Amino acid sequence: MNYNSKIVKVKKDPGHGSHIPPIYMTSTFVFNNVQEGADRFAGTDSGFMYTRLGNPTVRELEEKVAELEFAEGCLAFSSGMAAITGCLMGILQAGDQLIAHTALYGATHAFITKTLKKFGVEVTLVPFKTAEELEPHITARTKAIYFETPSNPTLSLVDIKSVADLAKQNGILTVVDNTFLSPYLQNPLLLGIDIVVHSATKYLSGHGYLIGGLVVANNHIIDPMRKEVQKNMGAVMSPMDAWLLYQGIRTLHIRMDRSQENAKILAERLEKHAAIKEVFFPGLSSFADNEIMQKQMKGPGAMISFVVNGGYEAGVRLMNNVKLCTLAVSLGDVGTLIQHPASMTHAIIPKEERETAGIWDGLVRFSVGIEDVEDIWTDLEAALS
Ligand code: LCS
Repeated sequence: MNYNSKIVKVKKDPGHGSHIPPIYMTSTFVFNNVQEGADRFAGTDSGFMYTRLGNPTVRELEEKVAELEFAEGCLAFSSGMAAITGCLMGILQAGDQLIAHTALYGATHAFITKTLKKFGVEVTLVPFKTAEELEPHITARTKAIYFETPSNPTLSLVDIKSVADLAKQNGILTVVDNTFLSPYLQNPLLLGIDIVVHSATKYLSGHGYLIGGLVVANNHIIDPMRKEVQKNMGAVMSPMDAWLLYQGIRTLHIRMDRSQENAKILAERLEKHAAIKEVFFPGLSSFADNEIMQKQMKGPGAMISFVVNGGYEAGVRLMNNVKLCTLAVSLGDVGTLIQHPASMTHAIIPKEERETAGIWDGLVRFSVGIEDVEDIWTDLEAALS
């Protein structure tokens, strides 16, 4: 079956034949007798017990995402951060070394550099693009490598396959945050990565109506994580959110195609605009990592970052004057969102570290939506002038 058809397909409802799968909005499940309950807890009967331990609506969503990421399994969490923290708590222990990229979403950076360190994990932050830059930092205690590609908000890229190959040779687990592209535009598992994480709040849901997260991997990783992390830490996705997310995913390809087309047009026009100093968009031939993009991404995505001439003050004036675009954090919505990383999404990162990662005070981040591109451009141009 074609990938786009897999995105849209719904599973047949075994109950009443409803076209759209029902929502199992229940905290617990009834056992016919004590033996059945005992068998389910023992794992010899695969029936459901209690929604923190598994729920049919959530399971259906997990199966769909696993299919779209070419993985055997998936775990749904209550937020992207719950997925990321659960995943890292699941694979690391005190004494391990984690190598993470310097360019990360603010809360991920804070969790890795503060919380994980508190639990005795040694953290090494490295600004790598390829395995070569990473290799000197690998030690006998390196357990995992973590990165975003494209990164939030600089859109810098990492050569996924080169890092996956190096990690495999050294028995190290690799984790990629694939939020900025969604499974429609990039599939890290097919390039040798062990685990993919997503903030499902973004492109996968697409409509800005929920907070959710996903960990996607093969069963030797997913099964223990389901039994330990998801069940005992308990940050599970609610059945209602899983249902909304499932419905959001069914239009992923057409939303991504449209916002990506808009982004290509806008990035080119921004690059030529007299008021703009610099544009970061993987689809531009001037983009530093354009070559890596050609190797591993099916398209450049729909996130653009740029610096306005006049730096911070000029960026603030722009953001305060947009009318169609919305001044708000988050991304991947059908509507265009604009925000200021240094004071918002990445404010938690100390200024010096932020600037090392390329997150200057003048940087503006733009999540392009599916509106008419000329309307977005008219809005931007008016605010820029
Ligand atoms: N990973 C990436 C790449 C993100 O951009 C975010 C959130 C997360 C993980 C965490 O996901 P959440 O818990 O929010 O579902 N990024 C945000 C942003 O750039 N603006 O607001 C939130």
